[in-house]
Amino acid sequence: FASVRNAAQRGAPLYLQLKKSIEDAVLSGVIGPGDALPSERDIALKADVSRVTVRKAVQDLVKGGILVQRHGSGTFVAPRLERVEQSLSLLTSFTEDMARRGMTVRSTWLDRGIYPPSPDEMMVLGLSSKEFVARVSRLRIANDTPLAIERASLSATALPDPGAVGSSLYAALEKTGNRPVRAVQRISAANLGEADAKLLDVPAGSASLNIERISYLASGKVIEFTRSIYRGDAYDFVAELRLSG
Ligand code: 16G
Repeated sequence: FASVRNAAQRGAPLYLQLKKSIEDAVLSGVIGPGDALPSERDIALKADVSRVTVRKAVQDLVKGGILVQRHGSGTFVAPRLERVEQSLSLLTSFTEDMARRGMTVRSTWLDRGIYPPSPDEMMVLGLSSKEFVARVSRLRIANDTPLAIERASLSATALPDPGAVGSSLYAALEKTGNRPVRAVQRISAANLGEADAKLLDVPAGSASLNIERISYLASGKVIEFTRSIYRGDAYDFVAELRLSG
């Protein structure tokens, strides 16, 4: 990062000039995904600015998701995320999808329990206000990258003990003969709020895909109502289209 002093004399604050020159280095591939950034001291020396200026530029780039900071080991160019290509015509589970790609799956529980149903849940699951809903909410992680927040609601009759769901909801449903055979899925674009962005490890305001899945048993009964938030930078949904008639 050459001295940014000359550019600074032309107006923009030093830290913004430095930020731009680091950004340019990343975009042009001078430093690539996963590479370590030189030390704060080295950058300050080379760019002829104070360490406070370097810190400010780096903090901005970390906030923007271009750099990542790891405690104890330093600052790195954010690794490029492999996008996941997901078919829209198969009724598969997250665990199955990731296992098929050879990725390791992990989930963090956000909530699991039995609750009185919300109006939405009553309508979709066909529950009365006297019945109960089982909620299973998880942050879904593949190869250590958080990919989606999934909030599933089922009738408590179908899932009386949400605490007993292991790593796969569909595997748990399969055991009781309640695995869905058909689903309707709706996908819409959104931007992540603070809390969800934090869980998904991306800057607030990043693009997301909100997915609602309503799935059915062979009998035609609704078994699952799941609202998910998928990272917009991680997923491509693919469907095969045919000429009708
Ligand atoms: C998928 C489904 C979700 C289902 C989950 C079960 C989408 C958008 N969502 O992620 O509705 O509950 O799989 O996964 O595809 P599991 O069996 O691994 O818990």
